[in-house]
Parts: sequence; C-alpha cells; structure tokens
Amino acid sequence: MASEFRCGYVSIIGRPNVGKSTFLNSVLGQKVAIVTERPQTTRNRLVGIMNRPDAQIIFIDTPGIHEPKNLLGKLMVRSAREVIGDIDLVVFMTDSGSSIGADKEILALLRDLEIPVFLLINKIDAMKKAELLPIIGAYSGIFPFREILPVSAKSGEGVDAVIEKIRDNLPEGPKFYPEDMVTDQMERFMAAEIIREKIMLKTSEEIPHSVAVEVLEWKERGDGLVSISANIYVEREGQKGIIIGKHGSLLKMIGTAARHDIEQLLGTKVFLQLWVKVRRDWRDDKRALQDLGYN
Ligand SMILES: Nc1nc2c(ncn2[C@@H]2O[C@H](COP(=O)(O)OP(=O)(O)OP(=O)(O)O)[C@@H](O)[C@H]2O)c(=O)[nH]1
Ligand SMILES: [Mg+2]
Repeated sequence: MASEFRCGYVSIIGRPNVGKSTFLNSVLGQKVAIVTERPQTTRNRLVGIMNRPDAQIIFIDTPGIHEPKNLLGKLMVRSAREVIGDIDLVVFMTDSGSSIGADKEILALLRDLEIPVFLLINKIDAMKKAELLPIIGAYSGIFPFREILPVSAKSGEGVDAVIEKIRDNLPEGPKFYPEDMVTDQMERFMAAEIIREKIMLKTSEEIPHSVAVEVLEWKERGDGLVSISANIYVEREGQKGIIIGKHGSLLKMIGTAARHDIEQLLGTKVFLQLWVKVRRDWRDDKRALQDLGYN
C-alpha cells in the first residue's frame, strides 16, 4: 500500500564542530553549507530541502550552541535557539561522550518540546566500536530521545537510516517548497560564504573568526561571465596584512579557491575581485553586524 506523503521541518542542533553542516550537505548530496575543521563556522540559519517521492524534509542547519564571547556569538546562539519553536523534529548531534555536560545544557532547552528528538552520534568513522556503547548508554540516561543513531556524516554511513526514521516521524501533508529548490539561500550569500570558508581554511588563530565577507557587486556580463566583487572585513590592521600575504599571495590563493567553487555553484565562469578592509571590532559592533547580515 502506498503511504501518505509527509512533509516537515527538522532542525539540526548541537555544539560547534560536531558535524551539523557536513550532515546537511551529505543528506542533500550538494554543498549548501560551508564546513571547516574550526568550531563556530556556521553563523546563520540555513535551509536545505530534501525531496523524495514520499516526502519533503526541510532541514535547518544552525550555528553551534556555545558560551558566546562577543555580540556575534550571542546572535549566533540566539538564532540557533529561536529555531526550536516551529519545527516538527529535532536532530540533536554530538560527536563523542566527552562533552556530555555541555550537551546536557543544550538539551535542557528541548525538555518541554512535544516533538521527537533524535540523537545522532556523529563521526563513528573516527571511533572504535567499543567507544560507542558507553556513549549511547550515557546519553539515553539524560534525555528521552525518540531514536539514538550512530552516523558518519563524512562517509555517509548510517545517513540513509536516519532519513528513513525522520521521514516516518514527520506529519502527513503536502510539500511546502517547489521540488527543484534545494536551499532558500541567495547565490550572493552563498558566494560570500564560500569566500569566508576559504579564508577560514587558510588562516589561523583568531583570524578565521574575525572575518566577514560582503558581496558588493554582481554583474552578469554578455559573454556568459559573472563578475563579482566582495569586501573581506577584518577587525584590525595587522589582520589585513596577514590575509593579503606577501605580495598578495594569500589573497590570491583565497580568490582562486573561492572562484573555483563559485563557478561550480553557478555553472558559469566567474571573475572575482576581493578587497580587504578593516572594520574595527565589528563582532561587537551592533551596526556593523546588521550591515553584514547578522541579526
Ligand atoms: N571524521 C569525521 N569528521 C567529520 C564528520 N562529520 C564532520 N566532520 C568534520 O568535523 C569538522 C566540523 O564539521 P562541520 O560540519 O563544520 O561542523 P558543524 O557542527 O556544522 O560546526 P559549526 O558550524 O561550527 O557549529 C569538519 O572538519 C568536518 O570535516 C564525520 O562523520 N567524521
Ligand atoms: Mg556548521
């Protein structure tokens, strides 16, 4: 018997760096969220839509919940917490038992929800089998999870099983989004994120987190080329020099890597111009945060 069509919102919640965005990309089979090895990579909520013959699952990737040290961090955590309201299911992600204390605090936010909460134990590819059981035991004692599922967002192991379980727990109903829509993000925003990802991957210490990117110009030229220019904001003069690099070498590497990914995203040739600007302490500046789309 054919089952009913199901549709619903699923938010992915957890500490920074557990693999939420990797999971979203893996589910969609397409990169909609940037991923780095650093905590606090995602700064905005992102929608990723999965279409199946029997369901539409609308995932919301969120910034990792952490103890914020600046206004940007506060806004990030707020945007992750706000998403908890209007959804049908929560995927709570963790990556090992070592941070159960921090996870407990986040789970407290989910206590009174009357929707299913799944625990995904991610990164099992980097775990020994014997490690898994105690983690499952510890977590099942602290929250009434509907399901506890081990996965590897990176290798894809276990991901299909998660999708089946999610689908079965969503309400019946028609799709909300057109079938060809994978994300609600604008191409401009995605291009800015790709540039930010390349900077995060190629810099260290405080720089990856001190950077914001704003697309200034986006022109489709007659010859099929898209011309894009963007500002890279840093917090201090010294950081500007580091990002530019000797004779502009680092900025050039960042630009080449970003252009490659933006070309893949758009399916056209891209001409990319990057400028580095200082916007002093923008992460604690309300006005600057607003200008940069963090609100
Ligand atoms: N070994 C392994 N690494 C993973 C897996 N999933 C994610 N990672 C790595 O974990 C790091 C963080 O991944 P993200 O997807 O950016 O994590 P996130 O939870 O979205 O992080 P924030 O956006 O900072 O909250 C990256 O280096 C990923 O490659 C996995 O299944 N196995
Ligand atoms: Mg993320």
